[in-house]
Amino acid sequence: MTTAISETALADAFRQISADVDGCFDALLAVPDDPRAVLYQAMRHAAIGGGKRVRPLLLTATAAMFNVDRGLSVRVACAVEAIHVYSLIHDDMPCMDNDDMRRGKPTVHKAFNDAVAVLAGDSLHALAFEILAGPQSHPDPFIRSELIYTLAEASGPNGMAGGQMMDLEAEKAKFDLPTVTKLQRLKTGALIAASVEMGAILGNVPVEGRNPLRAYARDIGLAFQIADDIMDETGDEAKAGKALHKDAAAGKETFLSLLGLERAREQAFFLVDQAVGHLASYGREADTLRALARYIVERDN
Ligand code: GRG
Repeated sequence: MTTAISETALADAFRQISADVDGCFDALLAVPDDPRAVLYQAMRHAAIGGGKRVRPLLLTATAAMFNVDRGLSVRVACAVEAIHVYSLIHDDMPCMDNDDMRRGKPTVHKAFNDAVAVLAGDSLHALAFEILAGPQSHPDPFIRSELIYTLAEASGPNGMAGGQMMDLEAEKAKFDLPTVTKLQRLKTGALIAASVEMGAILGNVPVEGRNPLRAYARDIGLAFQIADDIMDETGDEAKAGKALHKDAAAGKETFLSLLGLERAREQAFFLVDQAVGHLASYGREADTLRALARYIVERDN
């Protein structure tokens, strides 16, 4: 089975999940009438009204394959997005990537200040686990505990933060292809993999039954990063909503610098075909995941 939903249906799915995630953050981040107001405003600035919402769509589309209630999966997807948004806020700060624009808006430290940006990132990090720990995310405490474990592992030193550390080191050392692959599997791939895994956890898929989904997530995670490297080199800043051409300026080795544009493109498309191949045992219920795999390498932002 190699079908996928149409481009229009995928665009509708993105619109729907974006509205759902915005609604969820809007409810969770009501601005209090006290001196914490600025913190909530900064969290809302970063979390609401922007971003592609790829991770929430991956999570809810995976959960939908196993007939999970959408209210539950959207809430859990917000936890993953909260971690993603926190990482973007901190990554944009002067001590890391020092960026002025994100998602077509000023970055949080530019719109507010560095201290507020640190606290907004920290608070979104904590909010993610507060969401998952609450019974509204799932009535079964064992499922909630597995969700928390999965997201914590994907966010910390064995996941995104570890990948970010390697990325900082990449400015000093010339990394080879296996090292760049490991860096990207951690920095970008871990949270993408967690999104799919958490959809499967919500769907009560036993660990031994998750291998095809894990293999799919691993391949699209790498393809996503190769596409990001290509966009950094050849993309349009207005469409991307952020500064580009930063990798070469920082002297970092990337998939693009190591493979060249043509081979990097071929590798991204090969990974997408392989990812779709891993879904062969599923029927139409996996069509959104198939379409998402194609979107990940064809997107322009
Ligand atoms: C600060 C602990 C810490 C980690 C930062 C995710 C990250 C690690 C840094 C962001 C910078 C970057 C280019 C990371 C690669 C992953 C990536 C392409 C992030 C952007 O994700 P998209 O394209 O962004 O899904 P939107 O805005 O659409 O959600």
